[in-house]
Amino acid sequence: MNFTLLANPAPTVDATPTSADWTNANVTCTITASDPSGDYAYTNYMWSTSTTKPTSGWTMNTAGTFNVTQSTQGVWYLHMEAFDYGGNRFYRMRGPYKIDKTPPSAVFNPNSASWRNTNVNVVIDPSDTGGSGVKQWRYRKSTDNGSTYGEWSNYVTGDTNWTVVVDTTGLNKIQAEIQDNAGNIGYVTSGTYYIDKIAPTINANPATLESTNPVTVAVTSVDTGGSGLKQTNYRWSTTTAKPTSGWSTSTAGSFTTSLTIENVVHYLHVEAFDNAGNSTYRVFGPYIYNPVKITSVTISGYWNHWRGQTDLLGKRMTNEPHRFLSLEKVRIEVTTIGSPEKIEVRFSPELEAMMYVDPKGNRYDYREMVGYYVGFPYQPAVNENKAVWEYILPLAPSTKDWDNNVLRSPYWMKVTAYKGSSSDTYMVTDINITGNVYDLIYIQPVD
Ligand SMILES: [Ca+2]
Ligand SMILES: [Ca+2]
Ligand SMILES: [Ca+2]
Ligand SMILES: [Ca+2]
Repeated sequence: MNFTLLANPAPTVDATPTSADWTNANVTCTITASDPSGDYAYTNYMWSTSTTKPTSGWTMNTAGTFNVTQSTQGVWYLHMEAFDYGGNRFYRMRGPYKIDKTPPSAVFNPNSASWRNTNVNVVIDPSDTGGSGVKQWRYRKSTDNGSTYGEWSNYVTGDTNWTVVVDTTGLNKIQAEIQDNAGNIGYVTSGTYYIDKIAPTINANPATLESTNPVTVAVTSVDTGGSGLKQTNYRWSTTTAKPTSGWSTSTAGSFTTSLTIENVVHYLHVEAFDNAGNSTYRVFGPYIYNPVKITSVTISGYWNHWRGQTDLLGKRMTNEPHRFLSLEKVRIEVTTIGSPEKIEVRFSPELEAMMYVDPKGNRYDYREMVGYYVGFPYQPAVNENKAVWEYILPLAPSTKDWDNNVLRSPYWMKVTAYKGSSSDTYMVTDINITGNVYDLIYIQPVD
């Protein structure tokens, strides 16, 4: 008889799936073992991050089919070795199985910014741990400190930096959404970028004023845009040119400032600053504090001979309301504000002279012609900001002859109103004299 020595074949073993690309889930493999000769005994298996066959740490399972699960992040290899009862063995390794359970992230550079009025360029740098790497990412912006966001940007591919310009007035934030290659999604939100591009507004009340009392102006500065009012600088000056120094500072939004200098036109310069570097400059006025002021002076003659009319000789007269005859009575009316304590009237010396000597040496005394002397400076009575005085002009050299030839410079009248240490002056500088009232009486035909 011949005996055939039948070899006992070795078992076999394998895993399904044989590998797994990056995933953020647990990996479960079904291990199936068998033996062609029917004497399968058991399988040793072991997860390892190395492709080298382990020398220890195996797990034994006697089932022909069983599941093994890996839940830990890493790149894994599944080592399997099947045994039969004949002592035969079969080793196989499958893998890699790639597990990444860590969401990606990003950093913002800079991560925040204090109040400013300029744009902020923020570099967003995505990153990933866990092995799979950044697949893509996008961002969106908020101007209300993260309460609401705008639309997401397009995706940036891979682990690529991107610069985002933050340019809007408000409390800006950036949020990034980063995806890795294992399906993890990370969200990162920046700190706050404080941007205020809106300059403060300034108002002054009153914006202009002429007053007999010291002028008090209420200034109000208001800031919008978030950074808030830092300070308001202000200064009175006599011109509209912006002063370069000498400013006062108020940190209150509203304050008052007063002009107490008398009789000089002033302007109020105001410049307001917010905490982001914005500023607004305005100039208000004119303002003037006139404790007393002459608002009008009139001097009119009773003869009113030069009023543009045609005289009885058919001659067209010029219209000169301040041209008078010597010995003509004139009416002077002064109107003021501020209730002056005293008003003084002066004339050119020729019109104040109480004695006139003509070219022939004849002397004419004012009192002999008019009945009294007038002393200068003359102080008419003031009643409720009004003074009226009638004055008979003395004999004086003519400044114009009857043919309108100029003989000498016009005479003047000066009116001054006084109140305390303050005063105001008004000049009439075009007073002309031609002849006297008797000339007209003699030359005018009487029919
Ligand atoms: Ca076998
Ligand atoms: Ca990851
Ligand atoms: Ca990166
Ligand atoms: Ca502002």
